[in-house]
Amino acid sequence: MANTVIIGAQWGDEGKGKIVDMLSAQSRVIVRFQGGNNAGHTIKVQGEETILHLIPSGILHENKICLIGNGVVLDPHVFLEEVDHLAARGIDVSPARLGISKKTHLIMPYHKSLDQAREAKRAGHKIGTTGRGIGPCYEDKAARVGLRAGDLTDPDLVRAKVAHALQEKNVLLRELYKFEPLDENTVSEELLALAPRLVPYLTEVEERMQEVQAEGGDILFEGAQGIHLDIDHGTYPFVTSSNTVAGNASAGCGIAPSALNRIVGIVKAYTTRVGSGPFPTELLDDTGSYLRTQGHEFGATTGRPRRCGWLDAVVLRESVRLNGLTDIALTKLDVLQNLPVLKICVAYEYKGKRLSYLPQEECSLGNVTPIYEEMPGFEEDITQCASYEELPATVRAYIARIEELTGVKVSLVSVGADRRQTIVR
Ligand code: 2SA
Ligand code: GDP
Ligand code: MG
Repeated sequence: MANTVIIGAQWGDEGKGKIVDMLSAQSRVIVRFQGGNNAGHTIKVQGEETILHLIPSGILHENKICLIGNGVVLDPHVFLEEVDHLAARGIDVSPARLGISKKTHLIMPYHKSLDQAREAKRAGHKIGTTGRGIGPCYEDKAARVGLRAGDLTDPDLVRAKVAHALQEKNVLLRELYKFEPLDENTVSEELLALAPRLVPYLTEVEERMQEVQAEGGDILFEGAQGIHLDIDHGTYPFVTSSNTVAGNASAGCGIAPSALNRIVGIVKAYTTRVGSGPFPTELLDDTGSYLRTQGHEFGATTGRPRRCGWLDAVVLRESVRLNGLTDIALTKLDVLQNLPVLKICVAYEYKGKRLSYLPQEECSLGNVTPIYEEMPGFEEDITQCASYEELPATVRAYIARIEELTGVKVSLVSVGADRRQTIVR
């Protein structure tokens, strides 16, 4: 039995939620290790869609333990809303099976205000954040002034930390951004009012995982966003504020790196990106619109239309290198139906040279020209294919080419949003 890390190998929204849900059946614990409610992970079971932002995507499976690690930034209101929403559907979200690390940082109202104020001020240079306060919360964590979930048991500490934070944030909000300052008492008391509901969820995530490890493991680590949104390795500054690479599954929940046995990269059969930043294979034409419509490519958190383009093998090779992918789960192949030609970017032209890797200077990715290989498309409906052999030869050739270009086996193929529309090879 192995512990498995799931990461998005592109710019997010590859279908991680669907694959985590599916693999949860064979796991004992599912843990989120980074990001916050900027994530939108969609699961579809027998036609019913669930979008999760904070709670791990294993929650729909009875009896599985779901944990939120120290590397996550947690908005208490969003967490409780999600709990209530799931509970109303009869799903067990009791602290017996859902836990939050005491070290998890809390997203505060001033984080959201600052996120939105900064984006507004950036005018033509927006990052395109989700506005959920993610970046400012991680800033406070690094600045060592953040509130952590464990603080909720100490009201005086909460009040002192909020007062300290607002001394600085209110000056920024009022003077620099012309935003409403926040009242210290209101912020503290609103948070403390949630404490009775949140405190029962506090747990020692490291110890819980250690116990499972001692019994043979089977932990599923659920990554959020995508590798090319990583704060260090992504297309900086158009990135999120956490490390999205598989290695952070260790630091983000407190387990040894040697416990990460299998690393599955989720790859969408084409590419999408939400927000600003370079995207070499972006299609601003009818094919891009076709992919957006067929693939329902709209943000699962903000509803924003996603930018769409061809598959980029250079981007994928970088993901293989950074994460040591042992497997690829290829999703949304069905969306490519009826395109006469499928293109895969195999290299870039950059400053007159052919590059088979990503250039590293800031924003240089915006100046590359993709070099494409073309493959025949397919007209067959593949959404009911239950085995690899049932897939048309053209589709199998596309998969085989991805394996050649990345050097990684495609061990899962997803041909529809529903849990059952998955082929295991
Ligand atoms: P942030 O809010 O600080 O993390 O934004 C920084 C960048 O990270 C991108 N980002 C995402 N990209 C893809 N999907 C995400 N989740 C949602 C989804 C997005 C949505 O599932 O569709 O609904 O808009 C996600 N979260 C953050 C973001 O676009 C910025 O480029
Ligand atoms: P995540 O953030 O990586 O979990 O992905 P999102 O949930 O944001 O976006 C993926 C979208 O694609 C969701 O609407 C899924 O229901 C859907 N989806 C996942 N796999 C497939 C698939 O194989 N085919 C189709 N058509 N849709 C899929
Ligand atoms: Mg998403």
